[in-house]
This record gives sequence, structure tokens and C-alpha cells, in this order.
Amino acid sequence: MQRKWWKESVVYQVYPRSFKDSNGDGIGDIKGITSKIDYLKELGIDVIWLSPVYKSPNDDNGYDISDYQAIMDEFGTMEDLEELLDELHKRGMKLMMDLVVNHSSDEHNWFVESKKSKDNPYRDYYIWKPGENGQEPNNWTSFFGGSAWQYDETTDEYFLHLFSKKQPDLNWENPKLRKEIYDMMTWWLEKGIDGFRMDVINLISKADGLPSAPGGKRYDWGGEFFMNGPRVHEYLQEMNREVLSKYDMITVGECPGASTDDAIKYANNEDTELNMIFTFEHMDIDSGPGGKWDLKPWKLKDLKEVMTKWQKDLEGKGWNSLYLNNHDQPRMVSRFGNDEEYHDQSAKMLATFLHMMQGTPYIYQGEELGMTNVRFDSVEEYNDIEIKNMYREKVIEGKEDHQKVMEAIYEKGRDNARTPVQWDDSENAGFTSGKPWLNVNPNYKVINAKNALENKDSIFYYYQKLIQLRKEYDIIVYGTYDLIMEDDDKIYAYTRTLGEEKLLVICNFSSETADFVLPEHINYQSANLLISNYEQNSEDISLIALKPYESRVYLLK
Ligand code: ISL
Ligand code: CA
Repeated sequence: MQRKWWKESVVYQVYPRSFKDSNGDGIGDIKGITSKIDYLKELGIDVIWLSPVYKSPNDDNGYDISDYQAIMDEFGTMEDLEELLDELHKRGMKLMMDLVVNHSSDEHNWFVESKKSKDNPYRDYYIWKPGENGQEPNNWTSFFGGSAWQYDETTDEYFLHLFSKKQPDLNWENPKLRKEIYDMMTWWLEKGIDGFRMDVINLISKADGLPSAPGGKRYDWGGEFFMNGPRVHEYLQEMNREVLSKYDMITVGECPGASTDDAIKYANNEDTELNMIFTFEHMDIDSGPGGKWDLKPWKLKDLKEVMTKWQKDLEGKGWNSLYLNNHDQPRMVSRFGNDEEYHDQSAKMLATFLHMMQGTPYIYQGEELGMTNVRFDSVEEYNDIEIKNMYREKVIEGKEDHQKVMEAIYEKGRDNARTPVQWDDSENAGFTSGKPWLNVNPNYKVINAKNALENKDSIFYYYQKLIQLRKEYDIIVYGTYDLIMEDDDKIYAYTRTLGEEKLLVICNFSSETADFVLPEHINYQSANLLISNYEQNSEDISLIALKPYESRVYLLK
């Protein structure tokens, strides 16, 4: 058992645009966050992961950065950020910044220079290629649809952008670019920040020659040529030597398409790269072969398989991050629980399910209130570039059925996570006194922080208790995981083991009652209930009739 503070911590993700507006312009800002630190302290949070607040033209809401060492005007000033950092540190909390260095904005000075001529000193900061027979250099599609290449007249070449065309990919092959990034990271760490969440960090190394994707489509998925590419570990080890190893900090890499074997390299125990990564495998269980918009009902069996694989494969070799939603994903209670009849019960069950696993838990803003997905009537009400591009491609250009595509947006659209945080039942949910940049979810009258803080049975206080338990019991952080009742299609149950002790975690994932049967191999003298989302009577744990979405955690000795 290798103790680390970042294993014992709970992280809370703030998406600043939607968190809290302090000046009535309808856009969340840094002062808004600072005004809510005590709320987060009360919840028990140790670390805040702050989605990008850097200068940006906001083509992708801050994930397109035009100056890594300046703050976006709408969010405030560098002084505001320093104040936030101070106020967090005063309360023993930490700040993890988002680091977006697979790409920059096309308005970053590096790119402005790079575009000018083939011999500009910044040319090789980006990935430029001549066309092939009047077409793009290869057939890769971007994450946001269409080609991953954009033609630029000035030099008659194309540049690579795996995301929007305003997010050109940086060329990590260039040692000068790498050094600039390390210096920038050091500058932030010297300012006193406590870590980095690294955006799509496993995409930074592209395969030699940038070969076309094998699929037959005009623009096709070329992931195998840029996910976990040939030099990615070399770069991260260099970054670790040059920067990360010099600080006591927390790092998590966002890694779509990483296997558990990849994860063991990125998040190895020797700390030569990162502390942990975000996997996407459990986020893919409700997608068909057509990708995220190809809706498919998820199965508990698949969730068990994926989670158990990550728990077991990383055991003793790496470290997991634990999350069920973030700013790119639907709300967990709508996706994996029941956001109507069993709203509170299922939100608490899912929290139990996740927080009792081995890894560092991440809470996405509003999750602690049970915030849900949203259904806007028209596509104009949405803001997200991914939604807008997809709608244009499928409905306007592709003539697909409007209603069918809207359903996909309701299930999977990123704006589900980005509606403003619901603070109270006043107009605009207390998020802003102006007009919010994205409409609030109409259910704010019921689901809001004010109500939660006034009700001792709220989801908020349930999270608070889960977090307290983590501080109290080493087994919650360090115990090894084992799945039980593997074939049950309603109950997800598992144990954690540390020395002589066991934790028994029982979760009913269905809106029906379900019988939990204790496996014979589990022996114990005493069973002590640590937390549950229903009132409990003392009961024999060998057979439990679970209520809908019921969850219980026992400490067995
Ligand atoms: O959101 C996704 C699926 O809807 C992912 O494909 C997502 O685009 C991918 O995981 C990368 O996400 C990160 O980088 C993007 C940014 O748009 C996301 O918000 C960010 O989390 C580009 O910087
Ligand atoms: Ca504001």
C-alpha cells in the first residue's frame, strides 16, 4: 500500500462558464467560484479541477487557448485567479488547472506566426502538409466531424486539427515547442497551483507519415494513428523529468482509447509519467458501432465487465480515476439511474457505487445535487460546437430525421452537463442576475443547492458522508476490489479487502426490488452498516431484499 495524498483526495470539477456568475453578464466567472468555496469545503472536497480559464476565442468554450498565461476577460483577471488560489489554500484545499496542449487556438500567437510562411520560426509548432492530388493530406475525420485538415491559402498547405478547425494540433515532435510548454507549466506551478488535468494528452504523438485510416469513408476515424502514439511515453517522461517530478502535485491525463495496459504505463507506481488517467471505456457502453450518437441501451453486465477490468488490471500497478460524468458527458443520474421516480435514491446509489471503488473520485459540478439532463425544444437553444456540427451534418446536409437526432442530443449532448448550476429557486436558479449564456434546466425549482442544504436527507449530505467515510477508513482508499454476484442483472455488488477487514458494497441498479445473497466464501464476525440510501432496520446480511436503487455499505470484521 503506497500512500499518496492524491489517492486519499476527492476532486470536484468546476466548469467555470456554468458555475456561478458574479457580475450579471450571464457567464460564470472566477469571482463566482471564489464565492462558493465554503460550499465546496462543506461538501468535503480536497481538490478543485478547474476547466480552462485561459484567454480564448471560445470556439470550444476555452478548450481553444490563445494565451496560456492570461485569463479570459469574461472570467476575470489574473488577480481573481490568485485570490481563488489563496482562498483555497487557506482552507487546505488545492487547485488543479486544465492543461490543453494537444492543440492551441488558431488565434494563439504561435499559430498566427506559423501561418505566415513556410520558413517562419514557428512553422514547425504545428503540423503542416501539402495536399494530395488536390485533396487533404489524409482521410482522418476530426472529433467534431468533417476532415481533420484545413487548407490555408497563404502557403498552399493544410494544417491538422483533430478537433475544430480553430484548434490546430501542436507539433510535439518539435523540441522547441515542448520546451515552451514545460516552461509555461513551470510558470503556473511557481504561482502555486497544485496540479494539472491534461486534455487528450494521449493524442500528442502522431504515427510517422500520418497514414490514412483504413475505413472506406471519405473522412474516417484514424484513432489508431494518433491515440497512444509511438512517442507519447517518451514525451510524458520528459515532461515528468523537466516539470512534474519537481513538485508535489496531482496529475490526471484524459486518455480516450487507452487500454488498461496503456494506463499502467501512463499511471505507473514509479511516477515516471502521470498519477492517473481518465478512461472512456465505461462511457462507451451505451454507444453502438456508429459512435456516441448511435444510441444503444447499456447493460449492467457491460458496466461490471469494464469497471472490474479497470479495477483488477491496475491493482498494485497503477491508480484509477473514478467518474460517471464530466463537462463532456450526460448527467449520471439520467444516464445510469432514474431521474424521475427514484431520482434521489438512484443518485445516491450511483455515488456509493463509484466512491467505494479503488481510485480517486471526481465529482462534476451539480452532481452532488442530482442535476439531470435537459431537453431544449430547438437546436438553436444549444451552444456546443459538437452538437451544432453534428446537427448540421446529419439533418441539414444529411437529411436525417430531425426528431431522431434531437433524441440523440437529449441522451448524449454535452450541453446536458453545461446548463448552469442550480443554486436556488429564484429566477435563473440563482446562477446569474442577467441572461444565462445557456438556459437553466427548468427543474431548478426543485433541484437546487438551497433545498439540498436545508434537507438532511439530501444527495448533498449523502456525498458529504461518503467523503467523510473516505477520510476515516483506509480500506475505502486502499482496499483491493473483487466483484461478487457476477451474473446478477440487477445488483452490482463487490468487496474491498485490506488486511483482515472487508468492505461489502451492494447496489441495486434497477427500479425493482432485488434479492442480495451473500456468497458463502465471505466470512465475518460482525457487520457494521456504514452508509445506506434508505432507512435501515437491523437485519441479517446473508439475504437482503433490496428496495429499488437501494445501496448499502458494510464493514465486515
Ligand atoms: O466529448 C467527447 C465525446 O462527446 C469526447 O470525444 C471529447 O471530445 C474528447 O474526450 C476530448 O475532450 C477534451 O478535449 C476536447 C474538448 O472539446 C473537451 O471538452 C475536452 O474534455 C478538445 O479540447
Ligand atoms: Ca460573469
